[in-house]
Amino acid sequence: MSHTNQTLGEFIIENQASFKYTSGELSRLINSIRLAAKVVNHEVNKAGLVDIIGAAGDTNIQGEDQQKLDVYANTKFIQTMTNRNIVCGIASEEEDDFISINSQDKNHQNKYVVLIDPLDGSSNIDVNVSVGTIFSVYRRVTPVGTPVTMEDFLQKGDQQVAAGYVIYGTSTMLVYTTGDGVNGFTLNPAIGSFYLSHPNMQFPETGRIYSVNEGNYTHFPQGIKDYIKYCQMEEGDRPYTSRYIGSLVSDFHRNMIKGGIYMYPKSSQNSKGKLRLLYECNPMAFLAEQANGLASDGFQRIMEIQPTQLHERVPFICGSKNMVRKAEEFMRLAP
Ligand code: AHM
Ligand code: MG
Repeated sequence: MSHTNQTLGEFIIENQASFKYTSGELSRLINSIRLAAKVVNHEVNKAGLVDIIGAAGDTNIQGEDQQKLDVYANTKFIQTMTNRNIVCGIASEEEDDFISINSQDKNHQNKYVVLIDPLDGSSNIDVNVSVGTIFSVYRRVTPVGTPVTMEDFLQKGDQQVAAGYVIYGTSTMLVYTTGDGVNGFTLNPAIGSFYLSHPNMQFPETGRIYSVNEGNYTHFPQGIKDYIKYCQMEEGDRPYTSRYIGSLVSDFHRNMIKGGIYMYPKSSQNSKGKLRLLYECNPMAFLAEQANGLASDGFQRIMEIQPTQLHERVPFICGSKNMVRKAEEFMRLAP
C-alpha cells in the first residue's frame, strides 16, 4: 500500500508483527493514544471559542498554574487508557503520584506503563501557539498481575518500547516510534483519520537552526554560552538562525524536519534545567535517536540516565547529530 493513503490504524496492524512483543497490547495502546489525541485536538482547536482557556485555579506538583486544557487533556488520556484496560500504570506531569490500574480480569493483566505530559507548552494556549502531548511506554519490571511500583516507572530511557508526540499545530500530527524508525501521521479533520504523511523521519546530520531561551543567557554554563556564540559566528555555514517557540514538541518537530538543535541547559538559578526526564526528555531522546539525531545532558546520553524521581528534571540538548556533538565539545571544555 502506498504511504500516501495509509491510515494510522492500517499502519499499526501491518507493523504489529515487527514489534518485539506481539501480543497486540502495544498496538491497542497506540490506538488508544490515537483516539485520545483526536478528542483533545477537538478541544484545543476550539480553545479560542469557548470559555475553556485560562488557569484552572489549581497548581500542579511543580507549583505551576494549571491551564484548563491541561486538566482536560490529562483526564482524557488517563480515562481512555484506563477504560480500555490497556495499561497497568500511568504517570503524568499533572499527577503527583503514579496511578496503578489493577485489572480483576485475569485475561487482561497488562504489561505496559505509560508516562505522559498531556499538554506540553500549555502557557502557549492562550496565544494560539502550537502545543503538544508527549508519551513514553515501558514494559513493567515487576510481575504481571501485581500492583505496579515506582520501579516500573523509574526505568532508563533506553528501556522504552515506544514513544511519541502529538502536535496540535497548523495541522495535527501524531509522530511515534516503536524502535524501528520514526513515522509521522497527519490528521485529516474532515474524516477524523490520521494518514501516514511523514514516513521514516530523519534529522539532517547538520542543521542551521538553534533553539534556546536566550533570555536566560547570563545564567547558562560557560560551555553553552560559548556554543551560542559559535552558532552566531560568521564562518562556513554560520551564523545559524535562531528559532524558539517555547513549546518543546513544536521546536523539536521543526528541527527534525529542517535540521537544528534544541537546548534547555541548567542555569545558575536551576541546576537541573526545566524539562522533566521521564515524560519530556526520554521520549524526545528516543525519537531523536530513532531519527538519526542525538539527545544529551551535555555529557551523557539522556537515555542512559538512571531516574530516581518521577518528576525529576534534567538539562536537555537534542537534535541534529553534528550540532549536539559540537555543543557537548563546548560543554566538556567549560562545564
Ligand atoms: P510545561 O511542561 O510547563 O509546558 O513546560 C515545558 C515547556 C516546553 O515545551 C518548552 O520548551 C519550555 O517549557 C519553555 O520554557 P521557557 O518558557 O522557560 O523557555
Ligand atoms: Mg511539559
